[in-house]
Amino acid sequence: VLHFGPADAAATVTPPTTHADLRPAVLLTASQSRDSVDLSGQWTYSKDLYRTGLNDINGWVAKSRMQRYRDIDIAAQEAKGGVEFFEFDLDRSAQMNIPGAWNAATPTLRYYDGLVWFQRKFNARKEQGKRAFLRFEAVNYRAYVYLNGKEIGRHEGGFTPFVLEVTDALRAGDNRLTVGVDSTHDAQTIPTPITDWDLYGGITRPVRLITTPATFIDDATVSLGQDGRITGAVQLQGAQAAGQLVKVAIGDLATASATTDANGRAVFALAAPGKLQRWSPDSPKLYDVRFSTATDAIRDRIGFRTIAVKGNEILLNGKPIFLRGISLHEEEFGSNPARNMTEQASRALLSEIKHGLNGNYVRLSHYPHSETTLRLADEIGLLVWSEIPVYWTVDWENPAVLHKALVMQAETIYRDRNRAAVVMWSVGNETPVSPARTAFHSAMADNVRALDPTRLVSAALLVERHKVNGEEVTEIQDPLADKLDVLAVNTYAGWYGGDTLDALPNLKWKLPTDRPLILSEFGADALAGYRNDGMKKFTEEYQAEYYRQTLALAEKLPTLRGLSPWILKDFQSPRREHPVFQNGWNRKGLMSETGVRKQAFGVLADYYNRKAGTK
Ligand code: GCB
Repeated sequence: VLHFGPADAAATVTPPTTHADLRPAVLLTASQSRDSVDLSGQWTYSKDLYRTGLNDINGWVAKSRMQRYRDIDIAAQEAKGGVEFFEFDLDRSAQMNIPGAWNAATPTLRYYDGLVWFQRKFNARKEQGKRAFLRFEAVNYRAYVYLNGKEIGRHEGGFTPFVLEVTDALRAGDNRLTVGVDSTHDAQTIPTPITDWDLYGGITRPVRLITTPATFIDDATVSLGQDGRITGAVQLQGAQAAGQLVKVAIGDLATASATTDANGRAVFALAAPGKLQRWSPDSPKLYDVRFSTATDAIRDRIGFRTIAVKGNEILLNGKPIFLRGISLHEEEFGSNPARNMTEQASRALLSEIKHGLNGNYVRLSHYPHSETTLRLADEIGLLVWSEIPVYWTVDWENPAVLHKALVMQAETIYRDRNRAAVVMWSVGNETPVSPARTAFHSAMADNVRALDPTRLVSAALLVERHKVNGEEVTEIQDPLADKLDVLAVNTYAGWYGGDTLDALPNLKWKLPTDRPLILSEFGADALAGYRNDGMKKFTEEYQAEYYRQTLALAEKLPTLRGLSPWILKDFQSPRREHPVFQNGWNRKGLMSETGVRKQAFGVLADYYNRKAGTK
């Protein structure tokens, strides 16, 4: 959990000395298998544009009559009369469904960007010898959490989970949980306010109250190594964490056991059983894996596969693979979407990729998507590129911002490293080359390798075009390339820039031959239904032809091993204000916001069908 104040972020946060320092204090891995109370449902809320409810930030301005987190029955106080009065009452405020971004909840909040207070009351038991935690899957962007009037923690970063212990703050009976959610972004946040998507504020993913034994399994990992061995580690927390026997069972295929060391950690290794079925998009086999001690147990559904790069090939389970993918934002279908990713919404999007496009791969851009989506990728069989929003502009020279990026990256890796689907961690998207920026990304790449040496490292780079001996050449001129296992580039020739579409296949590209390449983005806007108007920009025909020509160019790139064009569906973006074609939507989707397929959808699906047949 990061502690910060808006103005003093640089002063209070220092870069870590080791990668281990980045481990969140409590993880509760596989918490979906634990006893818990789901706090989804109706929460009350109160806007606080001037931030008067946070007295530590507003100093003398904030008054107790405005402190939204007070544990007080205001109606009862008012009934008694007297001199005290209040300028909020969360008990009687309007309600909103949580989880979910506030932007779609009511029209007045569609473009609200600031602080909103949420309250949820719940009943709890206090169980002797047990511990209690609140686990938030995501709050965008900053969270200030109070239980029964007492601050229990804060978190920065809109897409990663955090866990706060509430064993002592919890009451038997009624409890009042108050969460201040600040969606404001600035030059020191990740991302900064300059993006191409809607920043969606709120408690966007589930919140659960989880109980564990006094000593509990905090983390457990298991994976298949290149050497054919299954290795893993289990981390206990609590007074009795040392010297415990830990058992691991992989379906009914194999078991292992180990004893925890003085730090509560146990590692285990076994030869992969002959009958082990490897996970792949074609056969997304998951095993029920159970980790247990004498007093605690957790379960997860885990797939086993290897991923590697050899020369310019990407090898899944030792065999070359071509990544037939698409990029995806976290935003459900519909004319008034938000970031409300139910299992149904996520399944609808991933099914279009898997079955509609015959894809085997998805770029989850530009931030860690919901745990629901990651689990579905495992289940449906889609390889995943994962990234954090180190995007376009970042305060590269600021060590506090680098620290935030490394924490976010660690939170993502600890969350998802048991997901077989995740094969690549990206350390950036389209960031202009400079020494400070390259040092920042390099630190991120080193961090990823230290925290997870089993997966590939990439980044979405920009290409440069310039003349060599009178001939125009497209090249990667970025020292960050040296840090990456897989080169990835975003290319928009034929949309941005002055190229005509028929020129695209003849563009000369010069690329390193020793590494695989992915086109991490390419795309063109089209308004669904705008047809038959010549080859004009924003028509479906233009977008379809753009795809044909860009795919023809792709075919000429000898090291190309995958594609994730931009993007599956039109998405909300406040940058896009053309009153005829856009109206607040980025129109590069292969489908409209309501799921109507544009012509280009078929162009890409045909291409992937051919690729799948010839792989
Ligand atoms: C990009 C960005 C993506 C934008 C896209 C566009 O390069 O990575 O976030 O939405 O271009 O539509 O311009």
